[in-house]
Amino acid sequence: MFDSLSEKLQRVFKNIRGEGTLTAENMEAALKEIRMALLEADVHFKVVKQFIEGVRQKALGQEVLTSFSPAQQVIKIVRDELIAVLGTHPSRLRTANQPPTVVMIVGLQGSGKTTSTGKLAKFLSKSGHRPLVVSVDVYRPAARQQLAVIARDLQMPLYAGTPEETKPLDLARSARREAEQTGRDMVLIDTAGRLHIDDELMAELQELKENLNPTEILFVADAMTGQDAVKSADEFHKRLGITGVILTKMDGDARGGGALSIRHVTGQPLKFIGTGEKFDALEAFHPDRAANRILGMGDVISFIEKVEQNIDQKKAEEMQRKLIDNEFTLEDFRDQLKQLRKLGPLENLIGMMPKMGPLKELKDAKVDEKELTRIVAIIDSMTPRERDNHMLINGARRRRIAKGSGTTVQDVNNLLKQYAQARKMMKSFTGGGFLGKRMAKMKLPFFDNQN
Ligand SMILES: Nc1nc2c(ncn2[C@@H]2O[C@H](COP(=O)(O)OP(=O)(O)O)[C@@H](O)[C@H]2O)c(=O)[nH]1
Ligand SMILES: [Mg+2]
Repeated sequence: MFDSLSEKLQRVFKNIRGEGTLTAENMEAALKEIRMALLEADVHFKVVKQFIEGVRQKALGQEVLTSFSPAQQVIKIVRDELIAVLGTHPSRLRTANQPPTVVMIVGLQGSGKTTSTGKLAKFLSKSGHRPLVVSVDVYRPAARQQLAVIARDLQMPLYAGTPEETKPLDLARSARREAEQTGRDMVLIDTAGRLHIDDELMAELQELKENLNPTEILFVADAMTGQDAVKSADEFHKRLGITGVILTKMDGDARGGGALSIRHVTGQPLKFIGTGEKFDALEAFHPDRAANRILGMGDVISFIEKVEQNIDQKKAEEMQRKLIDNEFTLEDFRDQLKQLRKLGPLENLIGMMPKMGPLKELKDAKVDEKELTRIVAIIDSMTPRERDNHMLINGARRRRIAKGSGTTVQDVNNLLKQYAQARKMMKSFTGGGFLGKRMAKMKLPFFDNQN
């Protein structure tokens, strides 16, 4: 799933990682490569156009988090844009106010309708529903037999019909009645498919829709057919009106163009994906998970997510300004340490960070959590005025602070020395301002760098 697209995008990011800063030029070069990757993945050209425009605007605009390196910024923007294209929220199956909920499963022949009907019944019964399935493919007895076998294997109730019921609508109506009588809350209707869209099929589906008032009409499309799947979804939607898409055979589709285009082109959400021939191979579609899968950089992504959750953007910007203006006080220093700790054990955090640029030095860095606690305790024992101006801290005060924090004068001296050093370094450091850069430059005492 998404493998080839994922590979290509990762190559783009790798190139950006080599760049120190993000300029208009290297951004344009990256955009060109991302565009190529999407087109090669068979993504609809309109979607590609909008995608690239979205990334460009965000990259050049204000929405850049200072907490990230250039490569991380681009990855974040691309991820946000992917989620926007795939659908911001996962789309759940709707249910009728008055059960049973009628779900029509439609699509071309061979797309996976019958298999998906069985999978969906199983999926729904696992989440507490009591579905009944019925096949209304009156032209091919084998097709109805296929659903009967699936239902038997899955132990799902099936409405089999009577010899008199030769019309799709008759079968569907009886199935609904049976559901009402047996306390089934959903009826899944597996409809007939054709090799191509024709008027006869559309008329039949239209008749079912008008008489059954289905809550969902799910269009089943074969992901491996790429843009053809998108085209037929679009046509079904224009002629019948669909409410969502099930994209099957995602396990065999390395490109992902269908998944990335279908929502944008049809305006209808991708609700489920089929990921194999087995009956448990159906997943509710989650745009964010799919985006992460496409980007394929679990570690970088979870780092970005953690930072997004925990770092207050305004505060980070203020901190950066202070650093540049050399107003970074011991109080700020302590705040930064506390912010860092909110992200979890520092060692995990460092493990998640890409080892590049200034962070190269952090390779194999060991974090001394005790040391960190000690530093915070020392700063806590200072008066606010002292935190504001470390020059006020004389020998007597150093002894008091050591006593107050349960440390030694030596510890206090070390901290003050390191802080003064860090400030000096800060002075020579302008531009860029993300956390890691700061940490590397500051040579914080708890990074016992072994290299
Ligand atoms: N690998 C894979 N095969 C699938 C998937 N969904 C359906 N199929 C296969 O696609 C073929 C056609 O499926 P079927 O349900 O009969 O299609 P229908 O004509 O639309 O009812 C069958 O061989 C299924 O096993 C899927 O998600 N992954
Ligand atoms: Mg079928």
